Amino acid sequence: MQGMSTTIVRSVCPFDCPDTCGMLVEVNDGRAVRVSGDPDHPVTRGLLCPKMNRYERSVHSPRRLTRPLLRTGAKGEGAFAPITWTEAVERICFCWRELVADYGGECILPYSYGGTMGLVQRNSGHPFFHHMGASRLERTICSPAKDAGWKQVMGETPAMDPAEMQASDLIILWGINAAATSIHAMRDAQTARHRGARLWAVDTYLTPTMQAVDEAFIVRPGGDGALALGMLHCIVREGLADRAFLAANVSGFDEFAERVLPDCGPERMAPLCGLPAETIERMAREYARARAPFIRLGSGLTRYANGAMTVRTISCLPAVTGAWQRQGGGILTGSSTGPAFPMHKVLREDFMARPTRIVSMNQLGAALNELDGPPVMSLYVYHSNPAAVTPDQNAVIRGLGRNDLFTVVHERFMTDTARYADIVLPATSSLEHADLYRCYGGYHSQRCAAAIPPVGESKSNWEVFSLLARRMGWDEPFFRQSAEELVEQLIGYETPWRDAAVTERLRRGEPVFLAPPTDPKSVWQTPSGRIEILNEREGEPLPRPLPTHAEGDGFPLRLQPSATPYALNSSFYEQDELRTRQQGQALMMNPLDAAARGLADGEQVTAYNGLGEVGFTLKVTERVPVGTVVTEGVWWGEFVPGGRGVNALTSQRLTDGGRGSTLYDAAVEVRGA
Ligand SMILES: Nc1nc2c(c(=O)[nH]1)N[C@H]1C(S)=C(S)[C@@H](COP(=O)(O)OP(=O)(O)OC[C@H]3O[C@@H](n4cnc5c(=O)[nH]c(N)nc54)[C@H](O)[C@@H]3O)O[C@H]1N2
Ligand SMILES: Nc1nc2c(c(=O)[nH]1)N[C@H]1C(S)=C(S)[C@@H](COP(=O)(O)OP(=O)(O)OC[C@H]3O[C@@H](n4cnc5c(=O)[nH]c(N)nc54)[C@H](O)[C@@H]3O)O[C@H]1N2
Ligand SMILES: [Mo]
Repeated sequence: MQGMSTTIVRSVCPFDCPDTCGMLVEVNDGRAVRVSGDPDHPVTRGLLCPKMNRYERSVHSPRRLTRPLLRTGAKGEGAFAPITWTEAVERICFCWRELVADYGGECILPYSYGGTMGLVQRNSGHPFFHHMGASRLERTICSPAKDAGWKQVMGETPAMDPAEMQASDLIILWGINAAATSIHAMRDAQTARHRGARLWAVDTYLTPTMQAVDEAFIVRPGGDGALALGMLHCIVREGLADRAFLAANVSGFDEFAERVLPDCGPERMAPLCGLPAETIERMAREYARARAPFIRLGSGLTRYANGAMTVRTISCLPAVTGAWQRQGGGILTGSSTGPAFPMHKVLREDFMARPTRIVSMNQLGAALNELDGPPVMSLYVYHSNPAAVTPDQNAVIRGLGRNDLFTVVHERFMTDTARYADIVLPATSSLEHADLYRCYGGYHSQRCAAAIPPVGESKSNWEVFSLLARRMGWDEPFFRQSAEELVEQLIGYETPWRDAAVTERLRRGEPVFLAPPTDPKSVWQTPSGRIEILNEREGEPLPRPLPTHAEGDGFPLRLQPSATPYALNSSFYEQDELRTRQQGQALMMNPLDAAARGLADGEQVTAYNGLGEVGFTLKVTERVPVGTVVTEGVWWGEFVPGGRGVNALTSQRLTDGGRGSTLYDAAVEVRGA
């Protein structure tokens, strides 16, 4: 039987991870039966993470939503009845027309983020909501402070090639849990190490990454800026700055050395960063004396009141030592390959009749409960789970519970957010739709077609917006295109980032490398054309120590809500095996902190602060230092006692640059349950 033969289809991992893996999908009778890493993909090289190795279990999970649903019970209760797509689309458009007539378009708020990173599906809602005149969402939950801090020093300079790591003699994984969150960077770091490079990691507790390096440095949460300042002080004091490189490439070094560094001696910085002065001095010396030190900067240290300043300060290290000049030396924060494709063709800002109001996704709780101006009367959520991932979960859930809020959620699963919907729409998984992907931890890119037909009646993001636009009566031909046609437009448009041969390979579905048009390690794309340690366009012209929010909160334990290898933000909780491997919503605590509170390993405890209370199983372990508690994963309410995840303890406060979330800048106290 022809339908029973197995075919192998190339696909791409759609998730929000810097690795953007190439995958092979075995398809039998319209079902994905096995997923593996593409051995011919130049970065993946056959290696997939524990989550995607069993992707078929998510795609064909019995928990998949397969039909549109209409709420029949109270908000949040999870009682729904199936309806047809026609009825669902009619109800949504009817409701929106009435709301727009009564309150204006800005009473509608879209909410989306990282369920899929494909350039078409991810951005499908932009043209629709621009046309509608809806409020705009500021998509800043992840790490915009990292970009802001980098830009303050380096401007638009593109990222260095991650492959240069192999030429480095000292690799620093700084605020990145690569063993969990970017496993190919971890593999490459280990390869370099076997060739003789030393490997350091800097984190707030002993993560799997910290346990697999030559030297692990545990810092105070939010203390890395102070560490970098202490190192810079020592580098300058000991004559290890590269004066010739500074003179030719950098502006503002003298001002920095005169006005800031004298007050940043290692003794002063030690209590701020949590490392002894001798360690700061030794790190400074070894960093400056390394031939080509490579810093891979993660997102962990950016989610603080001082996140942008921290990144800005660390970005000064390779400038002061001149590490940029040598192959393998420099710093990689993240790559921005945006200009490689004409994104304006998908985003369609020109559909906006006038610039509409912007709402921070980090402050959804405030937007739903207490926004100035027209109230938010309708929320449309797609490829995001704000009831779980957004800070200040209690405020978000209070808002979602409003009876006068019309909420539509387009999802693959009955998430915490979908439970609060008036209408739930079933979404395709990435194996069921076409898209084009580009990576944010390097320069590769790949397109893929659907590997299997949609599961149940599910539809892709693009298809749903196309349907809604037609039902709204808009006649722009734009909304009548297919996702493939949009992919083709992105690929077909020439940019200096790829030549005709690369474009042709991209068109055929092969993984390719995009290349920045200028050398990222000698052409500084700042207004002055130099690396700008002094930047007078900023409120803070020079790097200096800044405090965190949590320091002033009055709770004794710093809370780190970190990533787990067995989930991706709130995704993958549908897979029973992965959930089991996480061993429940756990809180790690140092034995001394546990003893001081009379708490024992395995006990149920409650962590609390001014925002909420969350139940955890206590894990007493020396992997976390005194004064810090750690929890990994962003759990669905249905699997945890009390129904609240860690974000009931995180706040809506923003970072110093980029208006990012400050998810790691939190403090709590813990008591027995
Ligand atoms: N398995 C898995 N992979 C993922 C994700 C996931 O949830 N699970 N999430 C994906 C997403 S959306 C992203 S943005 C990336 C993020 O990946 P990473 O860049 O690795 O960022 P995080 O995991 O948020 O934090 C990295 C580390 O920073 C540490 N940290 C926290 N505060 C500080 C600090 O003040 N200083 C220092 N030095 N370290 C600190 C945390 O303990 C954590 O171990 O990973 C992606 N990949
Ligand atoms: N406490 C804590 N909170 C965090 C983090 C943390 O580490 N700790 N990480 C933060 C970070 S870095 C980020 S980036 C955010 C991420 O927050 P989100 O972007 O909300 O990411 P996910 O939790 O993965 O939820 C994505 C949802 O999209 C759905 N989905 C997948 N594909 C599609 C599709 O094609 N169409 C539609 N309509 N739906 C789809 C999935 O089923 C899933 O429920 O969370 C942040 N929140
Ligand atoms: Mo993220």
